[in-house]
Amino acid sequence: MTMRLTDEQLALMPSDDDVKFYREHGYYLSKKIYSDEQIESALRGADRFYKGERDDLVKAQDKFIPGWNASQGDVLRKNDYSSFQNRELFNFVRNPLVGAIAAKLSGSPTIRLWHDQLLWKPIDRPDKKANVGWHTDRGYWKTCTSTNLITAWVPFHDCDEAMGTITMIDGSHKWPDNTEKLDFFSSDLEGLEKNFNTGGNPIIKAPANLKKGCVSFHHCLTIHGSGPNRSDKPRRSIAIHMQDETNRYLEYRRGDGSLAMHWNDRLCRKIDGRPDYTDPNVCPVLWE
Ligand SMILES: O=C(O)CCC(=O)C(=O)O
Repeated sequence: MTMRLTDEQLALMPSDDDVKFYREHGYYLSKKIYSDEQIESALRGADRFYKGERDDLVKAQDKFIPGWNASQGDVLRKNDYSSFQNRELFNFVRNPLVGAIAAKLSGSPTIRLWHDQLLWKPIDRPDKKANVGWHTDRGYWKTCTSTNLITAWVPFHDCDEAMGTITMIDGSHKWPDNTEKLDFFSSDLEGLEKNFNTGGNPIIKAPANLKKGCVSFHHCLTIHGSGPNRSDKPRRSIAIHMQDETNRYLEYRRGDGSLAMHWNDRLCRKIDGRPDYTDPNVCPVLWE
């Protein structure tokens, strides 16, 4: 199947210089690729999702997907696979233009969904930090053969440093291994920074200041995280994690001998007993 973009969409693609920038720095900030209507629709969908409404859209092997629920209160909300259970987010995530941009940046002819992650960062409270700790996505994706996965992070409004926007460590995708000692769930950004394996490179922080509809893309080895939301509104966004063409399941054992597991290992169909990361139901092609 060959997918095509309209002339209007083609004008929103990264230039060759943008691709060069992504490969050198490990991130890229797009033009306005989501319309205001698309963002409004995602917000409506997310509101319904948080109220507990569910649409039965994707029939996966295992229906139980853990994530934030109201009993956890006003903390950082993270809900993986929200688009499996919400029509508006389903349409928002399965966006061929996002896939086409990911394909051009990563140099992959095909892009498949890995999974989505709906996020809500509450207004900062000194007693309850809601930072996203420095981490690499690859640190959570040990069962992948590829080190060329890519993420699109889409805020549902203008988003800047005051709101605790996503922040990249410039060029860190080229540093020595940073997949072990970092932690999405730690609010201690300063403490985690001490664990960076810089290989002698300077630590340069690049906050993604984005207008509504613009998207931040990052490489799966790029260290990223985000600080406190000092605005008067929650910071709302969704991450669209994507696989390049080559990615397949890898049986990976940690230092202690335990088998690494990703939720996709439960959701995807099995071939010869191994999770199939090309399962079109769970990991549909976004761009080809
Ligand atoms: O929401 C954030 O600040 C970070 C999100 C993230 O880790 C990601 O998109 O991979």
